[in-house]
Amino acid sequence: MDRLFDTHAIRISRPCAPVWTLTTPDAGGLDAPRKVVVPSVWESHPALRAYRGRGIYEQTLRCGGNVRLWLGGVSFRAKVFMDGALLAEHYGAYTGFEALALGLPRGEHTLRVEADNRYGDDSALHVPNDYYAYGGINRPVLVEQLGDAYIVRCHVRTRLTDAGWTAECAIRVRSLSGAPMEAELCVDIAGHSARTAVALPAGESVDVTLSVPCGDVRPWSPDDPALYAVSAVLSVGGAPVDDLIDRVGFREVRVEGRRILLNGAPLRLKGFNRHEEYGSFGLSAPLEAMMQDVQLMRDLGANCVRTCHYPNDPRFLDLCDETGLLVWEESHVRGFDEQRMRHPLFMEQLRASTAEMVEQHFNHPGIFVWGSLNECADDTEYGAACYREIFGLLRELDDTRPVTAALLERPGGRVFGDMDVVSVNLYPQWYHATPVAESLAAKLRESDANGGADKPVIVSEIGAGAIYGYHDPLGRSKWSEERQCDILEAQIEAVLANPDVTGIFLWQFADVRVDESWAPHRPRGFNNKGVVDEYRRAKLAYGTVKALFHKL
Ligand code: ADA
Repeated sequence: MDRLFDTHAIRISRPCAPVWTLTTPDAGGLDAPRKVVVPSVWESHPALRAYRGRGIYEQTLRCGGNVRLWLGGVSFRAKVFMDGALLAEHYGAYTGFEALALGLPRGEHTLRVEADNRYGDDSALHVPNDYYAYGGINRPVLVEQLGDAYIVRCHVRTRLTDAGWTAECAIRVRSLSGAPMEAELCVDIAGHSARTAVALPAGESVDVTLSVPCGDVRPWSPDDPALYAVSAVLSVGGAPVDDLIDRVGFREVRVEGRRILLNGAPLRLKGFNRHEEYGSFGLSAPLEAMMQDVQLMRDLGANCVRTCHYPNDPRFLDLCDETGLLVWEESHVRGFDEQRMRHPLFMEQLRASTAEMVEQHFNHPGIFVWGSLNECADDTEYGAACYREIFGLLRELDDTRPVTAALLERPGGRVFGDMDVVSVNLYPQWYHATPVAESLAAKLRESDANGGADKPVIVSEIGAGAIYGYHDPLGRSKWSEERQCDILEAQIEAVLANPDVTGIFLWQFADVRVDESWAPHRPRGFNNKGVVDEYRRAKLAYGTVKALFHKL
């Protein structure tokens, strides 16, 4: 399953069988085919712990007719073949894509997916970085049976009017037929429905909007995360031919002065930055591990999580929706200077990551803000223009959520005025000795003087490192668990004492593996600023943060 609920009652959709044959042609003597389960990353196999190359996944499928494969994530280049014919190509580990095989004869077919995690000139976003660029089919794969037309997506905007809540549904239907068709579309949500006729030109996609008055539904909130199924059904000649079921929560997010309002109530954010990674499973954490993260963050007193620095597995987002954890989701890029931003493919690949994120995750009620461009060159004219373009794209794709970007601590930012929420990453007491309150005040002054006055402010990263199990109760030296407690305590207290700040995301929830080129600054080859280590063993800071988050 790629979601945590049934997504179809009419379309036949099943998870691809989990065992595949993997060949690793660039692994020298380790290239013999081996059986692996999917989703996974090949680094979870001990022989391939540091493998950078191609991974050829194969399995036999019994299918026929119009087959739609959905690949939730392949890290980080992908080519999909059916019986040797190329069906689809995709770049970027963190968003899904479809591969269509039309008019297949019924019987056995060979499905082959080539993944590739080598850095190279054609990769602008996946570069050696402060997290690891894994390889493999890292999210679930679905095999679906389609007829002559199918529902591509149904985006739901929930709005509160004088008559109660309304669900505005933007539905895309695609014809796979060589002839025009007359169809009907019906949407059901919370016991209310609406329908419309759809004329489908041969082989084309059509966008339809339907407004469904839903009246007095239970709104979604962190304290009462009420979810409703939205079901869209496509019929031809009175017979249902396809459907799509998603989940929505009724809620509105608005920015008003320094405040972010959820259904009119101001948010006070206390949360974590979380990389999608777990111990030896790397990027492909099992569902149980995702749920454990949600439970640990709740136990720590957090009400929000930031999906640094890329879109997350929809199953994790589903868990957030269900448990009321608010989400800052961002498209994929971390820490690029202007030179990297001038890579000829940078904007094209970032636009794709951004558009696919919004397209695929639009309905998650937990997502309250979209982000992008973490710590890039917002201090140069060229860099600032990239920020503005991505903010524009986010707003064009979704007019219901504010946009933001986590900015670097150095002065000279030019985009405070361009975002709805000002977000700043600060590392006082860790990378430099300035007192926390002072470094925050300096950044706020800079933001206020440059277009950010009267906007909500989030401290999107702040934190300190500790190596699990390293203790130094007397000297409290850097990397000891004791020192991490001292610094986090000073940081959290100072940030949450500032009335202009709407929230804090600690850097970070769990330790993560980094690219080898970062290892000289990162003991163990890990970014060790987690309050738990990569296996979720609690450091001393777990207790410190828990006490503060519950108190403040
Ligand atoms: C930055 C960056 C993070 C991480 C962090 C750190 O703020 O956004 O990805 O690298 O610094 O640990 O230094």
